[in-house]
Amino acid sequence: MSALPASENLLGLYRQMYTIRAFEEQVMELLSGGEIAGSTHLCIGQEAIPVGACAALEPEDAVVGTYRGHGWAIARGVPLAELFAELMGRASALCGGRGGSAYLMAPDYGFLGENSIVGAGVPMALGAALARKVQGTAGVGVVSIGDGAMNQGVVHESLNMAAVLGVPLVVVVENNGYVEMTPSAALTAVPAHRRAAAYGIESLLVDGNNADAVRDAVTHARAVALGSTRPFLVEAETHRLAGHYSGDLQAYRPPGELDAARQREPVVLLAAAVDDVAAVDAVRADVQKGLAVALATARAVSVPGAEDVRERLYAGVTR
Ligand SMILES: Cc1ncc(C[n+]2csc(CCOP(=O)(O)OP(=O)(O)O)c2C)c(N)n1
Ligand SMILES: [Mg+2]
Repeated sequence: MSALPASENLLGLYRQMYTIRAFEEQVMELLSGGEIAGSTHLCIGQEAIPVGACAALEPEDAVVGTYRGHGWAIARGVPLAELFAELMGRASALCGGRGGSAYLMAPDYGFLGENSIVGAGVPMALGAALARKVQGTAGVGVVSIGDGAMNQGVVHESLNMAAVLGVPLVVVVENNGYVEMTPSAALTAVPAHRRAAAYGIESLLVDGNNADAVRDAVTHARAVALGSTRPFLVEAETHRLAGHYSGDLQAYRPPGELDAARQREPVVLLAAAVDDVAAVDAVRADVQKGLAVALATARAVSVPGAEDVRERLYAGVTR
């Protein structure tokens, strides 16, 4: 737990959550204005999970996200200007514009990266955790996956392997109610936190719209993972307030569903918990100012030229 007084503590969490929200709202504008190409998966409505989880982590921990990973990158402290530049395909210091929204990585910030293969982050974080155990170095492997990813074979294989090998792996399942356009309940018979027992590991179910609760859960998970070198699973219940991807018209949603979910939306809930309108307004103004500076900085970053096309390639045939 943080030593800060409760209100200051919550205001710090609020700053990060509002930063993620404002960043992604700006990303939507950049998409419609053509400054970001391709489709993008937003975490609007799920901000409390990366913010709460990363508040429980240390710099030596290795985090792996999904294609819905902007929030995790921001919560790990990746600079907004670099993120904007990366998403805009510029020659950013992160991946030189090659990663974009769904494949960016920032290992200097303890963020091993995202990828679009559902469930694939689990063996990656397992590897990071196993490396720490074998090398006797500090830290845990942490992976964020969706509820749908729990039905992937590789997740089952990795959870079994992590339990058998006894590695400090923390799996955070973001149960956001949907697997692409299909309601989660139509695909999953047994929720993630109840499946943990089948691997002989502990788990917690937590309110994923409450950053403070997520922080407590992941603090506990990390301590158990480190103390017993056993994996731990945290299932965080939330709701995706945006489409599955940026072009998703969401015609599949039942009437009233979004309005109901917005009653429990995490950024507004946390502002209410802070209970200091002036302080919240000041944070929002400051975040918006920082965001504008970051975007201007990103726009000034050059676009990679054709002469760089062979750089940052890690696979291929050389003869
Ligand atoms: C191995 C694999 N199978 C299918 C897909 C297509 N796909 C992309 S996102 C997605 C849904 C994943 O849902 P969930 O794990 O709940 O994550 P969410 O998108 O809700 O964050 C699917 C099936 C994929 N990218 N990779
Ligand atoms: Mg989901």
